[in-house]
Amino acid sequence: MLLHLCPILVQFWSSFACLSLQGHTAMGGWAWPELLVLLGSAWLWVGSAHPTAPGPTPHPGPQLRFRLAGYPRKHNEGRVEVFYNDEWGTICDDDFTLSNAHVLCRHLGFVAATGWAHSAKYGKGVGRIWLDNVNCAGTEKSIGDCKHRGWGNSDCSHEEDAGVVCKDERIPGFKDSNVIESHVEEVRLRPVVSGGRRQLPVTEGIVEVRYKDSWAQICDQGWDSHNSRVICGMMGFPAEKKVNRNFYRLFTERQQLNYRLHSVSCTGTEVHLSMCSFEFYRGNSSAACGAGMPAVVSCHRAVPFHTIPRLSLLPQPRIRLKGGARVGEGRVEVLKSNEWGTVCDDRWNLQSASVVCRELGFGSAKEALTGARMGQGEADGAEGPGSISSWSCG
Ligand SMILES: [Ca+2]
Ligand SMILES: [Ca+2]
Repeated sequence: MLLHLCPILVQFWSSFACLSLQGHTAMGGWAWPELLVLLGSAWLWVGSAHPTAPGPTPHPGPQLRFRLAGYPRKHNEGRVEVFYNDEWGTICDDDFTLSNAHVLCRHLGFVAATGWAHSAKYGKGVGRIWLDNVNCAGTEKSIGDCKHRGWGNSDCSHEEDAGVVCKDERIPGFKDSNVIESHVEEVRLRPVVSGGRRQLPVTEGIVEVRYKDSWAQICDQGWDSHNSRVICGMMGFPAEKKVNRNFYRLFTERQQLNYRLHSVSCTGTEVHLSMCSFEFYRGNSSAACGAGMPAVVSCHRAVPFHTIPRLSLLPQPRIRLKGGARVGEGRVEVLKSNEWGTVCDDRWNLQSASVVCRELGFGSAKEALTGARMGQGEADGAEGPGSISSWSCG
């Protein structure tokens, strides 16, 4: 679960229109208690979808906010998350169209969409699936105005979370009140072992996340090996190992620290720290790590012998990557009955790819490629193009 405690910057509209019943019918059948709550609440309109100043009758509606999430992605693409009824949720890919993506990209401050993605391409969200079977004409001002099954009514799982790819051009004057300062994207291991000839690649160090123009630490209270495993995977290493925490405690006691995250909890299968659950320090609370210290991680550069599955120790490898341009990239092939075969990419995702990446001595997977981008396998069989698992390992 990914917790975002983002600063809520709310744009108040100085003027607002009376609620029209017709408007709310279009929002998908509101119950009277909800209407009363809405009427009683301040009219906040956040993350304006309107490129221009509000007219005399701004669109009535609940507090909706939007953000792009997931990994890996560029800033103008991602899983769409919508904040409705005080909860962040996702949108199901059923019947999704480019017109839907246009409306969502405008909510996010981009002029239009160039594409969209299905099947949780940017990773699975958590919590509610707010919208399903969304069907926009493309000109709607709010996604709530498009046809859909009703807020919170879906027959989907998070494996069907929709994503959008927006044109990298901002709506002029768009105030990005949806900037999620709380996203963790860049992570590094800062080595502290002294010595002129520092070992490369860095396999051990203080875990730091980029925050504004510098780097900040993570409070390690509650930190466990699952978290370390995810960090190692991100750094391109297959496994984690124990660190001498006392050494680092002595070292970090003499350092000025700026904690940014705490309560990190990964299951170990995530391909990026941003997919784990964690919390942010709010305000200026950089010294608030209690009895903890900065999280330190140490990684194995190769798969540790005792963890290698016995099958992999056979003289012949059982799994390989073929057809990739670089080491660690390619179509997945598995050996069975003396024959190499491919793996169907149904439900293939970064988590599945990571399992094999680690088995091959890499870190977690960087990109799960679908659509037989690495070429079709020879033993393809009946599945046809687009059905072969390919990926790139970190
Ligand atoms: Ca679906
Ligand atoms: Ca559906």
